[in-house]
Amino acid sequence: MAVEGLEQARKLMADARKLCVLTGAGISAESGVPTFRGPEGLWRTFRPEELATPEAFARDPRLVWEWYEWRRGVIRGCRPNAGHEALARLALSGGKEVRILTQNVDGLHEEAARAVAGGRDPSPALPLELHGSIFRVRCTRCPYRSTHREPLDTSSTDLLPRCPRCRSLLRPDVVWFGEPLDDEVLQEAYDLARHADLCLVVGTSALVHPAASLPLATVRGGGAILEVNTTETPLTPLAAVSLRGNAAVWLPLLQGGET
Ligand code: BJW
Ligand code: ZN
Repeated sequence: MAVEGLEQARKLMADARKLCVLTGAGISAESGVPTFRGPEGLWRTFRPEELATPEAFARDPRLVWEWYEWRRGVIRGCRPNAGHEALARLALSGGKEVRILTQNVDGLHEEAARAVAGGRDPSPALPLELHGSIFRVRCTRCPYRSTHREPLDTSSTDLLPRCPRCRSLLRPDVVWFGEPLDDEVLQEAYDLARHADLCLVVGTSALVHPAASLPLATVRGGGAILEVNTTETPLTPLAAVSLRGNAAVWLPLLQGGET
């Protein structure tokens, strides 16, 4: 299937003037960042409702911070892979309008954008982060928000990070289950998806909404879906082409066809 699929996929890519790319945890798997679902996913070992909801944080902020601090440590040790780099190259090549929308909170698209851009402006390859960033914190009470990459001491509740303005607890600036996505971010994402003639969907189980609905907006707008994933997803039947396998292998092949 591979070669025929690749030819069709390259044609979709070549014909697209406006490309929206939706990525999920699978694109960072090759970098060593754990995914959520699947045999080795985080949700096999940890219960989302105990760790990734506002109720969980209200109940036991130390436990939630401890889990995030562990993940932050893992991610700090990870580098972007050939998949992130291929997307950054595509977005920076200027051949077409490309926008990356990511559900990932790991910052690896941004790191790839800066590395590929070298001294140039990385902004065309910077992603819209639908679910926030694990390296930002925000206040549980006031609008305070800040970048925070350094390790945190989560050994006791008294030591958890506090807001410099109002002294309330800070929390990871990510979107938990039951929380709305940032309004402006979601509007922009829908606009991009609706007007794209191709939505390239990479490494997402397409189970979590509203992110998983974005490719449907492309289809409703007359565009097509091109999927890259190691397994089938609910979007597979709707995809014009579905490339089965590792994003770190497929994306450089797709991007190579563009130059
Ligand atoms: C590879 C690969 C390789 C592996 N190469 N591929 C409609 C119906 C039912 C429920 C809902 C609905 N609409 C909303 C909901 C509720 C809920 C939801 O969607 N639940 C479903 C699970 C049923 N959604 C929400 O709660 C959202 N909020 C919301 O809707 O608010 C409404 C509201 C409005 C007004 C007031 C109040 C509320 C928020 C969702 C937030 C999700 N948060 C998380 C955690 C983020 C922070 C953190 O990281 O800790 O986001 S959960 C987790 O799932 C994370 C991810 O971004 C997200 C998606 O996961 P992803 O990226 O798809 O990863 P996996 O692991 O699932 O899949 C990896 C894929 O890669 C697999 O397919 C592999 O095959 C593949 N793969 N290696 C290529 N090498
Ligand atoms: Zn505050």
